[in-house]
Amino acid sequence: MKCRRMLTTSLRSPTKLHLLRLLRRPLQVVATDGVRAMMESALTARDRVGVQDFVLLENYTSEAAFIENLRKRFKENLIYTYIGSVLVSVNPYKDLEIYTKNHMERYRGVNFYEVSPHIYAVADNAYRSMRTERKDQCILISGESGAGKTEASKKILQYYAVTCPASDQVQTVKDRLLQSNPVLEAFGNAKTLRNDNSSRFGKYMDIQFDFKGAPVGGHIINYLLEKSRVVHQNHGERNFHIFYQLIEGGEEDLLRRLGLERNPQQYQYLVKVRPPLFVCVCVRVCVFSAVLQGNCPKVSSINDRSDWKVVRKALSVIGFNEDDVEELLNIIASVLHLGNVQYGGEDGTACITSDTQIKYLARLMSPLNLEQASSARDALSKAVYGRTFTWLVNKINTSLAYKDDSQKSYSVIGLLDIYGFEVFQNNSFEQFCINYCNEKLQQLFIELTLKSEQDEYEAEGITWEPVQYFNNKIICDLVEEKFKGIISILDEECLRPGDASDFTFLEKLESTVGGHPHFVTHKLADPKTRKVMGREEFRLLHYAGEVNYNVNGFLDKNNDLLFRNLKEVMCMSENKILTQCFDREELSDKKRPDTAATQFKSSLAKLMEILMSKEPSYVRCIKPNDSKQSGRFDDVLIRHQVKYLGLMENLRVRRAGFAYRRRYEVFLQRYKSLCPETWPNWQGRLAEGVSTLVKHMGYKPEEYKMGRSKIFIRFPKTLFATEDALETRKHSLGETSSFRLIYLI
Ligand code: AOV
Ligand code: MG
Repeated sequence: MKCRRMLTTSLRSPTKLHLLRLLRRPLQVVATDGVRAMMESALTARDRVGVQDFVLLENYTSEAAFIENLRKRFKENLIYTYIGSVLVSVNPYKDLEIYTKNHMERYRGVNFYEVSPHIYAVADNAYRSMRTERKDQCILISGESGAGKTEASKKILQYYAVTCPASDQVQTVKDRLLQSNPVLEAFGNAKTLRNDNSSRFGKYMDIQFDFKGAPVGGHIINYLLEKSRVVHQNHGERNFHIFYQLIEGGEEDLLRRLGLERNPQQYQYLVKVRPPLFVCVCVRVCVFSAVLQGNCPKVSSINDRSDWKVVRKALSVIGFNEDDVEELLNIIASVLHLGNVQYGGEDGTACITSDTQIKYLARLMSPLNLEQASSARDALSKAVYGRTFTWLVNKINTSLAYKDDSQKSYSVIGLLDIYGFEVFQNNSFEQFCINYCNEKLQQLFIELTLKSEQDEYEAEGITWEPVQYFNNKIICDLVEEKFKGIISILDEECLRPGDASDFTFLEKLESTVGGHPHFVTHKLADPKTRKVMGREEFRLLHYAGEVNYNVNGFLDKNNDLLFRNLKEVMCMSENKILTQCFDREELSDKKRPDTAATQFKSSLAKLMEILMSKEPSYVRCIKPNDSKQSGRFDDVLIRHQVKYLGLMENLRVRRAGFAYRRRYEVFLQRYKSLCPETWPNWQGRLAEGVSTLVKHMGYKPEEYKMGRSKIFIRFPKTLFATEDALETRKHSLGETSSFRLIYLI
């Protein structure tokens, strides 16, 4: 009676109704103070930590409620929350004790929704779908720069490495898969203003599993490395980690052989301020820009010396012998020396003023003819570094290749970790490509989630209520459309002989896409926008925000040309890696290679095809603040991300009238103890079992719908009531310790 009175006063119907009905039934709970305390604490806990799945929010259309739920959870270090099967993750900027082996075990093979949201749950779910449905999977991780994508992808890889079955041979593959990360990060990541370990290349990694579910191989595809960073970084940023690691960590002997000093200040490409440069941007505007290099060799969150050790070890795990390593480091050192080559000359012709560098270069690479201007030097550095990076990826791929020819068939889980959307004070060709890539991924997300929801409703025979989504296809088209997209126009200017320049490109953009709703230039802008735009910029209204791109350097970067004689010299190199990077055949090839942007566009189109052929899972990463601090939840920043990631729409689509859906067998398994007819086992058809159960629980017809294989529940409170009933029952039987309310944690 005591319990019944408590319920009457503290719970609203229909919760109350369901529980009261339940109490009248044979399986009724014993009313005790313990039960009451438990019920009350459950309610306050829900209040405190929010719901673990946004579909369970009463007020699911309210952005404020969404953010509030995120905030509550963030405060409790609960960084993961679902929207249905989509995982939303907020970067905690501190190490949480949630990635231990015990945690991994907890997620292994259990039902996705029975445990608290976690990146491991997503990993496990994809793995099980791959195993049971024999369908290739992919996990798409998105979010802006610094939101936690790379960390998430590493956690997934670690999960598979620890939980999947292994033999000796598999152990080697696991080790190599794991060790490929520090190597690629050393050569492909760098400190930016947004992220101390920012990925400067896109990465798609296939993990291949044999029929036993053991990881037996892998393959990596890399996308457009930001190689301009080799020769120039913005103030407060760094070059790629490997340069600092080598200088800080490299053994004395090694550095001597490479002719390097243990001082980053010595290297133009790392820290020094270059002489001021006048850049004439158009007839009337002349911009004086002192080209400040990064000037930021030490970063508090990075220990270059210990990272060096990790990378050296990783290289050997991947199968690099001492000679390979030496050749690789010769190249890295050469790039640093190359950067220190200075030009002089009084009559405007360039001549080299620093011959010690040339001596080293000749010894390390080959006899070089360096009578070129500094841009050619930089082009060479970029080409050498960029191609070495691709070579490195290929080398890793060889080491990860599936060796066993007897069983060719394997299943795949693909992991996509790209560079996130980014906006800086000055944005160039690289940001244009990176942000375009993010547009494409967002587009895929929209199409696939909408489609899969629609398909599910159709398959289940439930009427679908369409939801309006902001579709960013219009921006993708603006960038990539044939003939009239920005990339086409850029290519046209790159190929046009005569007076083509970055500024004729800008003019052509104005005349071709000037009327596009997502495109503005200084000339076309309203007075307010004009104030925040330079004359040499165009602005794109991306799904994730507005970005001004400075056209300076667009043509050069897109052409990505290297003087033929430099290529020839590289082909003559005695460095084995360089000879593989610079193929002689390339010299006789008369056809002009595709431009950088066009190559990128085609590689993204291929990527979309790969992803479309697989069953996707999504991780949506959110950055809580711009100062990389733990515990700081910046409302404005987060609201912005929630908006542009389309999370509210995602939630509306997911709810589309129903808060909750589960397969009949899963639902019955969980709740069967609440009804005498379904307990301990239901013998008949699953749908009938569920029907019997929910009728017994007092569900009204408008509260749920029966699909072909799933039950759809309209309101969260119906589910809460059922969960509460279950919790009450378990508690009364003394089983609470092994059980958890699903909306908690
Ligand atoms: P990103 O991959 O999304 O940015 P990262 O994964 O590199 O971002 O995360 C940035 C930093 O945030 C990491 O170096 C960690 O310090 C911290 N961090 C992220 N996730 C976690 C986590 N789960 N637990 C603890 N710390 C975390 V970019 O590559 O810049 O787009 O281009
Ligand atoms: Mg990253």
